Amino acid sequence: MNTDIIVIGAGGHAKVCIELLRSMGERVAFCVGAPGSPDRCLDVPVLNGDDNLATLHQKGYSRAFVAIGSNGIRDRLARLAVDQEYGLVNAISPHAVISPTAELGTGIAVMAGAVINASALIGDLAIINTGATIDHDCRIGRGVHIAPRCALSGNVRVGDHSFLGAGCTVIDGIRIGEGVTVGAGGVVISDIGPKATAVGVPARVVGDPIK
Ligand code: JB2
Repeated sequence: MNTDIIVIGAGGHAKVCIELLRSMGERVAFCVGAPGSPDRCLDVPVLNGDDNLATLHQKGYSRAFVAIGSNGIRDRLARLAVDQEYGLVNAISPHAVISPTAELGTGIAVMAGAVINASALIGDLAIINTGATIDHDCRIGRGVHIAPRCALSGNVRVGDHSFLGAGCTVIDGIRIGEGVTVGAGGVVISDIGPKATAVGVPARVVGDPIK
């Protein structure tokens, strides 16, 4: 068995995650990108096409990290990797501050400067990006992306696959549904239903929620 990690994805997010994994003392053997990817991501060789996952598993690799910003693609590829019997690892910066009472899922990325406070729950495949703060008792769903410098007050819930753009602020107790997008800098002071896009200060839903 080879304990080196296979990173799925070979773009900007993969670069950040490779460095996170290395900061934890891990080694990254290969990236697996979509066909047509450049042949290296940082200094890591890139294999093109998801067929490579099966081949690498046969060669003894069994640990993977999905490093793709798109919530939908990240989740699809995580399911593919798990189906192929990979274990998903976490990529957590030593410069993040995480409460001992927080509960973390698998396949998550937590970047430098992030803070996750008491009793918060971070779902599988979530990204808590650079400098984002998640206060006590928040519930962050599967495959959510909380972008850099977001600030979530206590008891906020964010549904699966939602995206909070850079610098969003969410007041305490707010419920954000599944598949929601909040534009950068949005200030969320009321609940947002599923699949909505909300922007502005205060954040307001724009258009019809995607059916
Ligand atoms: O089906 C796929 C597939 N589709 C896209 N299979 C595999 N194995 N890989 C896939 N990809 C890979 O996603 C592409 O080959 C490419 O390497 C990567 C997308 O790279 P990009 O640089 O466009 O985005 P990213 O996901 O690395 O970063 C986004 O999200 C981050 C959180 C950007 O928005 C960043 O700015 C952001 N920081």
